[in-house]
Amino acid sequence: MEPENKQITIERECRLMSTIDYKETIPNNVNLSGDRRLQRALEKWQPAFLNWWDELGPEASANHEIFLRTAIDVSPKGWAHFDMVKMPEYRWGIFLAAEEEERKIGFGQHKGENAWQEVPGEYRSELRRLIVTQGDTEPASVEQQRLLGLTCPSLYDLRSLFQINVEEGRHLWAMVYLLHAYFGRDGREEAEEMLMRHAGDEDKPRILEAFNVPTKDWLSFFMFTFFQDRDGKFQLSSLAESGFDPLSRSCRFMLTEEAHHMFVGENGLGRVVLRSAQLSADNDTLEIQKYGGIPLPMIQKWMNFHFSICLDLFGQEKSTNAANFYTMGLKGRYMENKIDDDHLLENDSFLIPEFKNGKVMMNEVSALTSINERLRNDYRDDCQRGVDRWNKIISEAGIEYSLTLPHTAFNRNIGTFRNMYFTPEGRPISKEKFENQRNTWMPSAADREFVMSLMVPVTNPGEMAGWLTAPSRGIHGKDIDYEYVRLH
Ligand code: BYC
Repeated sequence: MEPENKQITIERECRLMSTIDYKETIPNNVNLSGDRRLQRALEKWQPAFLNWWDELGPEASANHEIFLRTAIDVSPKGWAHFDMVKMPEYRWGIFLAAEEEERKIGFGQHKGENAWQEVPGEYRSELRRLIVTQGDTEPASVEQQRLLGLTCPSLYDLRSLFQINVEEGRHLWAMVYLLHAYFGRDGREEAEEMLMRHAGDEDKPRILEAFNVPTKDWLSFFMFTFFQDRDGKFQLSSLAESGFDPLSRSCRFMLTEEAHHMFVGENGLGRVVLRSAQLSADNDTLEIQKYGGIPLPMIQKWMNFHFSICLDLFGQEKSTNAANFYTMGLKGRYMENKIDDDHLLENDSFLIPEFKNGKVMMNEVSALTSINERLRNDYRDDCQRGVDRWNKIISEAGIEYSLTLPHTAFNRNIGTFRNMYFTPEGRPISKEKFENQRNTWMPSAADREFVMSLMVPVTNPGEMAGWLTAPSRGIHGKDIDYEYVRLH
């Protein structure tokens, strides 16, 4: 479709469905044109964002036409428009979920008060810090994944990667809007900094550690989208509970996009696991490298690494920051309003793991200071559901092997278990033993080299790399052999 016609189609669909204005330079549903100063400031940030995308976004991708979905509505049903789009022409914009009338704060010392439409002065720095930390992860993930497009296992997968990348870009826009609209000059400075820090940069790294690790191969990409994007789900859900309504509304809409990212991870890993299990069954061995598959024990190593670095993303087990965020009404718990308690937590307790008398034991502490740990537990349970599904795939293929999430103490860099050494089962060991065994538990250089050797681009419509199976269905009603990306 010609760009002009495409624009008309989007505009027509928008008129029918929503309040997002696509005629604006920055599409939005926040009446940006009603605030000229803000509009000008964001229009100044826009070219910096596009430059960043050009430099550190998906490599050599500017001319590809990609079957992308674009948000055109913020209601849960029918919010997306699908079309062939070049990524630099993607309409990044500012979309907040619809305002809930008379929304009340659901927890902390302001419980029951009206949600704030402006930033409460006394919580300004805490709120800014949360928004900056959240915002920083979005461009980080794009930077981490920038070379993956060169080695896609299929056009279907390439399209998923690019879809995720453009949406992470939009999630950055969501946080940058909040900074510009509600935090004045320091908000604008923070927005600039978002494009200055870079994943893995020694001098100016991204804020959270897991966002500085390169994602070089597609097994890592699927792990990332399963484990790391799932941290996004839990953090965004907690921020969606916020008493600061614009943050809550931003996160609620981001979550609808995030769901697809986790689907890519879960489904992608399911396809890798299925191929590995099939090859193991056909050849009666787990050693399937020579048949072009990734051995299940190698997948386990990738899992040990990704899960453990993602556990760190939840912060310390005991955190006064987290307790303050909760009491102030800035960041709640996962599904706060479904939890049956007083939502103040001043007299409640929670069990957290601690290392005592040579072993990991559960210790009862204040529920307020253990908010991070509670979220980490919710996250772990959610991850386990995916692992159970992959184990079902393995057992249905007749293979006796199961994947397991490593113990919470394994390979940790934040919190109680930092600078301590444990096996994946949670047995304490010396640093020396850990280092000796590291390569049997997590990807070794040779493992990474082997997986990289499988990363040969497959770009004919419908064809798949040999190390994973085809997905069971295509995207938005299209067949699997649809040309999801027209490479140019
Ligand atoms: N790395 O009191 P604590 C996503 C620091 S992913 C480095 O436990 P707190 C996405 C911490 O800053 C979701 N440093 O911290 C996924 C603190 O420093 P100070 C992202 C860390 O504040 C895929 C100190 O250690 N969103 O959306 O309770 C693709 C003490 O720690 C780390 C959010 O994270 C770390 N991992 O908890 C794209 C939500 N952890 O005060 C996108 C917003 C802790 O000593 N962030 N530290 O200088 C938060 O809610 C909190 O900042 C955290 C940390 C939960 C991350």
